[in-house]
Amino acid sequence: MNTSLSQNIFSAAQALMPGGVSSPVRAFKSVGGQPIVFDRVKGPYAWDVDGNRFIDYVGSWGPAICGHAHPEVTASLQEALEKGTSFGAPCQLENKLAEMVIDAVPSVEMVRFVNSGTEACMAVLRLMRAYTGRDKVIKFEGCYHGHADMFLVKAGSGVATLGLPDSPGVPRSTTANTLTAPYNDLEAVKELFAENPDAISGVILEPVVGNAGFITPEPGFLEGLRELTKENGALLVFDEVMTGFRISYGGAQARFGVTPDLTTLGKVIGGGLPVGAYGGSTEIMSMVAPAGPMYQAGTLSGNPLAMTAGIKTLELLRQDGTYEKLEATTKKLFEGILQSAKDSGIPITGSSISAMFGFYLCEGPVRNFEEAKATNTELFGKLHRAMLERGVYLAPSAFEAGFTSLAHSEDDINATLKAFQESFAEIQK
Ligand code: HOZ
Repeated sequence: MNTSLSQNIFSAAQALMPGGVSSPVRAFKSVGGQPIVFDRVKGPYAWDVDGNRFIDYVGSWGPAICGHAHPEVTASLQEALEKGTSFGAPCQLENKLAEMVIDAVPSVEMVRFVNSGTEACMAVLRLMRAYTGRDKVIKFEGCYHGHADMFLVKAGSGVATLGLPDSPGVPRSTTANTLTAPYNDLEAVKELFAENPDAISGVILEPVVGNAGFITPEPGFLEGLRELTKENGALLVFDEVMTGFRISYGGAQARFGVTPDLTTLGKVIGGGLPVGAYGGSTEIMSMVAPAGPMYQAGTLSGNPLAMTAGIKTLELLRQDGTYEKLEATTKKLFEGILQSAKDSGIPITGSSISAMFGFYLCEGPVRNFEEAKATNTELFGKLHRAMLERGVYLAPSAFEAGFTSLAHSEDDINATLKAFQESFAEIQK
């Protein structure tokens, strides 16, 4: 595979941007080699600047659930573009997307649009504290809620990928209010509540973890958190930036039947444009300015292009059979991956739900981040390179979930599984 143009561009980028990138994980640091520089994307594919084509299981880290640049999404964007790129004033498109989100997501009666998942989580944290009058928050090891100060404690995603200690620049006084527990461990949460009476504003989590690989909630875990938060006068917050409209149309909360007090969203609801959102009951959301005193604002929030792409994406997703198709595609892919690793004698464990999957190159089970760390990251790096050589683009980290889309055809899955079979055979030597 010739990647000379990618290499030249990435080398030049080193002097222009820290690490040559705009976001850390994409720099390939944990898998070795140089990143592929993308030129264009369409459906399930990405093409690099050297003209190589890849079947893509990153999907821009989640938004591309209908496939990249879906023709209906791009057509509505072209139409919207004629009316301008940013209003900084109310627009009807916000009402439409808000109605769609409220209809779909059980916990959301009112929503505020922002520009990224990080921004949504940052704002929800302030809202948790404003509503309860308490400063502390419980998060789980390996869960990632963006890069706001209070969340950079035992975080997943790039922090886990690069094995970084908690970030310099984050004041100790800030993180003193962040309490952590292992995911899937209700007893640990119970203890934190007992040790900090009337001080914890709430519990925030990825209801299915996608930033520490892919970890699913054990039966009773989400239900248990719902009870514990209620008992302790604290809020339950689901960060559904990854899982929203992906684990099901109503997110993980609809799929698992547990309704949090607040929810954050991003990725899919922007159809590939920068977006985020947070929402909950009318009572809690009425705290947000200008309805209430909790301040939060944004010049580009509710951007008409982002709203347009989000609306069209949700319209495509709510068609009959969509999630059945996503589930079947992902299941076939995931089971094939497990089988080919086993055929090569490589230990593997993992899971898939709807349009998300993940695997660890170790014996299972993986129920929390500590157990996830048993994965063989060196072997994963080799696998990543072998798959790339065969035209398959996996997340360049052993600690990021994989994403499928409606555009991945049976042929794409078969070609991917052939690549896995060959790659596992190659790397076990
Ligand atoms: N935080 C995202 C992954 N969970 C984005 C990573 C990237 O774009 O580098």
